[in-house]
Amino acid sequence: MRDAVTTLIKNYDVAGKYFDRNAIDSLKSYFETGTARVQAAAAINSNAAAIVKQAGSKLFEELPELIRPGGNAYTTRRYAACLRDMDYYLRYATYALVAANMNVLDERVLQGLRETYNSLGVPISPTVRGIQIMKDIAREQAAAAGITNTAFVDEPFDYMTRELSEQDV
Ligand SMILES: CCC1=C(C)/C(=C/C2=NC(=C\c3[nH]c(/C=C4\NC(=O)[C@H](C)[C@H]4CC)c(C)c3CCC(=O)O)/C(CCC(=O)O)=C2C)NC1=O
Repeated sequence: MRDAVTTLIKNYDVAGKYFDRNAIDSLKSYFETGTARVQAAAAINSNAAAIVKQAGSKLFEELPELIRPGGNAYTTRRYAACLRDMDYYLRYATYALVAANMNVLDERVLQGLRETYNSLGVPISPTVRGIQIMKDIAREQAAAAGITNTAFVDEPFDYMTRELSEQDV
């Protein structure tokens, strides 16, 4: 698992180089956004259960067939599994936000996920929609916590949806 700093160090060490201008710039930007990242994660953490619940309701409102007989989230067990997955995505998004690096998502969330979903018949595009709904709520929560530029909040959610949607070639 890596964060923005360890990734940079690794890359420069492999090349046997001192940090150059680019490295210093990206370190500066990492530390400048650090407080906002921690604040955003804290805002999401303290509302996590509500965010998942609200996003789930919105998702099932938009796509009611998911919870009807024949839908993948039909039955209380699968409904609960779906919300639990949403909670995983939200929690790991906060880790990636603080790390300013998406590596934790690759290692802990995305690896093998599409295969698992395909074998269980969990539909990908509604899952992607669920993650997008959580992104919008997370950004609102960050703004409500006083963070002015909330663009970085989108990153982990966009990363997960992009990786999940990617087609095998
Ligand atoms: C931390 C990393 C991690 C992830 C991401 C994860 C996902 C994950 N989701 C699963 C199941 C599932 N996931 C869903 C999710 C959904 N169904 C829908 O219709 C919706 C679109 C969607 C919710 C948004 C459902 C319903 C199941 C149960 C499927 C089944 O058992 O038939 C399973 C199969 C095993 C189980 O049921 O626990 C895994 C491994 N597990 C992990 O450890």
